[in-house]
Amino acid sequence: MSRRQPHSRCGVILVITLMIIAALALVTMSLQLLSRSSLAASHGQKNNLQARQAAMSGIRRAIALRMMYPDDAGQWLDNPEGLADQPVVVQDGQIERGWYFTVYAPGEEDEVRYGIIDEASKINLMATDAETMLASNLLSPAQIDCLIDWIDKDDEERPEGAESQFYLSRTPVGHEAKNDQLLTVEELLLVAGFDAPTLWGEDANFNGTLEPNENDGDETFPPDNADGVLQRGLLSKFTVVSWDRDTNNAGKPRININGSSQDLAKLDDTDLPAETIEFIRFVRGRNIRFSHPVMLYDLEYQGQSSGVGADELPMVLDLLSVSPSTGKRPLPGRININTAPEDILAAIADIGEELAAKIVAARRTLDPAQKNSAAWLVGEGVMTKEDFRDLSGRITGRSLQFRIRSVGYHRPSGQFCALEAIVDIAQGKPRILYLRELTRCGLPVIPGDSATTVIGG
Ligand SMILES: [Ca+2]
Ligand SMILES: [Ca+2]
Ligand SMILES: [Ca+2]
Ligand SMILES: [Ca+2]
Repeated sequence: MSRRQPHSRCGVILVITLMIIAALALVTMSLQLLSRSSLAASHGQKNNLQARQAAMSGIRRAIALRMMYPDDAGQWLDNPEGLADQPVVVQDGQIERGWYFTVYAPGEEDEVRYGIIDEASKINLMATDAETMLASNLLSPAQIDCLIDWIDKDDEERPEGAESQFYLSRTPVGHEAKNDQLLTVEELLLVAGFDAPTLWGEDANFNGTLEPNENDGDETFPPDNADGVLQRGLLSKFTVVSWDRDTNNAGKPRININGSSQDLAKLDDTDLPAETIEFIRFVRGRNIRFSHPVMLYDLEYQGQSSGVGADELPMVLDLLSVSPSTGKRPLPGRININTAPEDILAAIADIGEELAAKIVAARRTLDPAQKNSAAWLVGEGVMTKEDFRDLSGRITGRSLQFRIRSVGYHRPSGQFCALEAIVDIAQGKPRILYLRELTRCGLPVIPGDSATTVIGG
């Protein structure tokens, strides 16, 4: 017994040692597995982060082009050289290998445009009355009633509207009517009479072109009517963020030409022709007031000429006003006649279909510098100065709020991230009002060296 005991003790020790080794091996293995999977996860996270950063580079580039070239819309409205398939540059000026961005928007005719989306090219739902909305033919009377009830403070339903009692009875979760302004157009999804297909339309990836999944009915996302035509949603027609400031392009209050001699003295500090300054003083000296600065165009009074022709009119409209201005009054919802599509222009009261078509045809022939003012409407003979004066409260020649969509991607892996930002530059410094990810909406077409490449599928 005494000789067998050490053997059995040895055996027990051996078994225990083997068990410890096995346990240690298991621990090591699981640790290795753990660190491998966390390595893979962190690699994936790093790529996601890089794709997001690449997309942000596009948003920053678009904002920078808008700020650097305010008078050259070609730089930021459709600029494939500056905004399509651009390598990402990191802080020290080095190129981030393999990473690119494209800033994209739906073009006017089934094509991608490489630039920003101007929110002043849309109808501002928060600055528009029911009559104007009805005239636009873009919303039904029921949708308009529901929208107005959603915003107004009372609990009385309009003829086809809905108030809190309707929303509270909704299942599974009821809610009250907002009784306040919309902060985003997407909030329409909470309002009776609006749904995702009406709001988003068929262009799921927002590139303005019809992809197979956008024309296969309900087979794949999004739902569509498979008619070979890309139906665009209300999102492309409406905004809630557009406003113009009551200042000139340099951000200074405009000079009131109906004001005091002190006001008129400020004219000497401008680049207006001496003849024009002289003329304004001459007319005001006879106690005559101007109804709008545009009336100076091609004007003669008692043998004197204003000296304002097509070349001078943009400056006149930029610098002058006919009422006192502190420069602080926000002017919401003015529509930019340089960028608004024909159906939006036609929806503006007193423009209508015929004039809208004329405006769109005329602006195709303009050079980019002209497209930062509305003055060409008169200078190019599209409308009379009297018509311009009557419309002036509803139109503008510049835009200060934008929607920017940008996709950052890696070649050849196909990793990508799409972002959308709403940017407001009305107060000088650009502010991103909101930022959201669009990656799950699908990839927009990316032009590369190797012809047109669609990555990620
Ligand atoms: Ca109401
Ligand atoms: Ca599309
Ligand atoms: Ca579909
Ligand atoms: Ca369709």
